[in-house]
Amino acid sequence: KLADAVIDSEQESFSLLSPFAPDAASVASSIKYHSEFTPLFSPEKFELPKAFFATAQSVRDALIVNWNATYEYYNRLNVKQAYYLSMEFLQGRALSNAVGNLGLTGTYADAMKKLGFDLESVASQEPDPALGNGGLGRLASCFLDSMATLNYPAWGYGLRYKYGLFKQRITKDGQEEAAEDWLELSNPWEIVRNDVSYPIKFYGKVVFGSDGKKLWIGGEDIVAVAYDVPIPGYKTKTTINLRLWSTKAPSGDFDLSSYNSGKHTEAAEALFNAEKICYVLYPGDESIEGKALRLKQQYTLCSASLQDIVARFETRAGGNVNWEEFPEKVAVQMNDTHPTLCIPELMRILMDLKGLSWEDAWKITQRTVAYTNHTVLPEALEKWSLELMEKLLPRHVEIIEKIDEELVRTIVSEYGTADPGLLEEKLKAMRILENVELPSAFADVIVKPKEKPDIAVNTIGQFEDVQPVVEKEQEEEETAGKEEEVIPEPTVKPPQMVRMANLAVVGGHAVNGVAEIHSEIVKKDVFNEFVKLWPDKFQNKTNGVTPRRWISFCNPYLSDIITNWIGTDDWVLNTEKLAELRKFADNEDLQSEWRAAKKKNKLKVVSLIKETTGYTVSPDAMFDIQIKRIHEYKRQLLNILGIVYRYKKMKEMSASEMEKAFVPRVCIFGGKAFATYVQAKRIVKFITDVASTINHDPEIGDLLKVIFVPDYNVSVAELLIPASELSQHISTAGMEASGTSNMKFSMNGCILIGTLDGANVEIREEVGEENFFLFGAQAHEIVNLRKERAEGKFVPDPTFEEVKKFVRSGVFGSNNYDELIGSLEGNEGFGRADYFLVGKDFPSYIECQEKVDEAYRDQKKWTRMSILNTAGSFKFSSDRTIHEYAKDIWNIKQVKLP
Ligand code: 4GP
Repeated sequence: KLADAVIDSEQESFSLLSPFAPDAASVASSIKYHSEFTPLFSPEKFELPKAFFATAQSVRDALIVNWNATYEYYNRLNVKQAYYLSMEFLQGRALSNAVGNLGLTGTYADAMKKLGFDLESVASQEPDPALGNGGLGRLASCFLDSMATLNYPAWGYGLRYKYGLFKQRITKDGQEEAAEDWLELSNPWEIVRNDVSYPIKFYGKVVFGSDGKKLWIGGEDIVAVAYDVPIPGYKTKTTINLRLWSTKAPSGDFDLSSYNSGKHTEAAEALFNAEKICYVLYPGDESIEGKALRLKQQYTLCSASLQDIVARFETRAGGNVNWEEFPEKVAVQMNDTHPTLCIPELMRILMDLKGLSWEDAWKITQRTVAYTNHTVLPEALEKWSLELMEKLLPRHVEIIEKIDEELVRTIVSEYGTADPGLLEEKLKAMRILENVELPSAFADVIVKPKEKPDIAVNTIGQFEDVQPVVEKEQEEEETAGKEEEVIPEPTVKPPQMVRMANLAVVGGHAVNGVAEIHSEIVKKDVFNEFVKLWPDKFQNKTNGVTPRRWISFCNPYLSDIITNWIGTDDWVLNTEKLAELRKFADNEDLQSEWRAAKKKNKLKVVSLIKETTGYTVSPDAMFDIQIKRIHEYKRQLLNILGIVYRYKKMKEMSASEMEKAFVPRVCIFGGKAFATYVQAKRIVKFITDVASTINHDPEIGDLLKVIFVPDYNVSVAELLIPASELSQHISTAGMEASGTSNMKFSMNGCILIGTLDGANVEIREEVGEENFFLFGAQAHEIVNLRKERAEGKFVPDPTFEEVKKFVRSGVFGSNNYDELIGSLEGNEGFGRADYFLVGKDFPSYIECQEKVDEAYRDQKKWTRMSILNTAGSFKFSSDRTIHEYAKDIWNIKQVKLP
């Protein structure tokens, strides 16, 4: 009956079964239907927030139809499916993207007009879900778009964080974090599957069951419930799934009698303990509780997803389960090391629950999982305390110990015992367990644990010294009863750790880096010993970004121009066609259209800046942008010190000299510093201090403005990238795995200034070296440069000394920035003396920036460079990357719905 319900004032019919008659009138009536019958607000007013939710719900109807059709088709064909497991998905707003992928932007825009709104304002009502921290999370979301667009049977699995990362506020003290309550008004895109839930266990102990199999019993039990987010492909019916897990206590865990006796908090304790697992992405992990929470998150993701994958495999097999076929139906990609527990969890399920032998389970696991490395920063290669893991996941530790033992066997058989020194070195580099005695079978090749505390790890990138475990009792015993008080040196026991990256390399059948230079570093450096054992495991998969979100939808002005000049909009699917722009690079008509589009995009950013910072900037100045997480290796400090240098020079000149010497610039920063990363927060504070001095200096005017856009997220990037003219990718060479914003900028006709690092290297190759501003030391030089720096052999350029002195003189406020500037000096007091080589690269950066000014003065030349960037960016579509993963790692085939 509902299917025929007549629901709007114009008496247009609306069918639930085909809610997507794509004309504006029926779309408008569907929106009105939802505002009435899927209400989230009171009926009286139809205002913007309500319009957004009703519009999103109407789009969701279409997505559900397509989602169901896709699911059913894959089920029927029982095709091999890939699963992308990631702690982060930085999805960005979904409305414009979904409408765009469905090819209904025009129809929706017209429908909105009928209802008295415009699509852009309605779309801007959507909260931007911050379920990611940076590149790794945004990459995962680009991949989902490409998987759906290319009709690959593939899903994403993640966690449904209630608060996401955090909302960043900029105050006079720098960055402040607040909870990001993105679910406050509900999420119109998700569909809760109350029938898809799995038990998850923590703590407890391992015993033998009556059938002789291992049983993990006792402990704490929670439940993971599936929330599905449909992911539509572009110009295809294929709609894949992002399944996010939310955690709750098993029903019955609310203690009514405690509650009634007034113990309200205790009564709800179990509920809170379960729910808090999915509160926040990367909760603070300095406390033991914080560490345990993070490990619980990782295990929840792995366990729930694998239970779900295994259940689907069994269902699709009908009554005919053959476990050997599992890797022929399932590929699991671990996005970085966070989902590495997939390896012991799949082993546990196969052995303890399905009764397979160790050998069979191991073969299946290895053929199923693969690992992508996203960083070579040693502190980001995750390690977990063995003690903590043993408590929380006792059965998994048994499995990991056995994997480690098998690895030791392989290493011993490969290298023999004739040279104990060599063997010790190999074991130290490759073992999964660190500072743990060798298994008894290898007692004769025992290697002493190292005596010094190590650098600990976490996923964010702060440095943190592990506190050594001091054997206090032993110390007390030894001193008891002695007359003279001799205080013995405490015995330092280095912490026993589980090295997740080593486990991922051992347990996976493929390991890949994310840009050519990074994959080489992974092979030559990070995992070199493993490469010697298993050279065929290692691959490169240069990252990519979706051209739908990152040009077509975020930059409609430029997209229309591209389509007109190429003569088709096919380039959105086949980015190779962008190369055709090359032949028009000098065409004056194209050039002036190109500049006009840039100007329109810049005007939008002028408004954004006014709204978010209060500053007025000129749209005629060059927009120079650095947006990414704030991290020392990304060297926002180099950028801001370059600005300080420019400012200092300006102050030494007359007005007319200044104008001759410098091109007007608006230097824009955006990015979040992880809440406990103190040095990164100092950098934010410094940038905003410099901004407030320069922006209020009447002698400078529009010649230089510095802007820190608060709360950088996907939506902000969608505005800034199309408006950018110069963008900065200036990491210390060898440290940025790839970068993906560099690809987005280049696609949008922005020229890059950068080091030979990450994907910059490949971008420069594609767009032409004359269209890229290169500076700085190269990756192979870094080790020596650091050594020279530490030994005091390197004398920084006078310009660098000059700038530091200027900062210390108090121009930017009373703060003397001791810790910040100190970290750049050969002075060990402030940490690792200029570890990121800001001082070393400073002069070549300044020189390069002078070339930028010179090039910008010639607008014809600049526009040509800009066009050639877009034209040369075709390789960096995530469609290309996904085809490569599908063929080289997952072995899945495209399946187009009839
Ligand atoms: C990032 C890398 O820093 C970046 O270079 C790369 O483009 C991106 O992954 C995607 O591969 N790493 C992270 C992280 O986000 O948390 O390690």
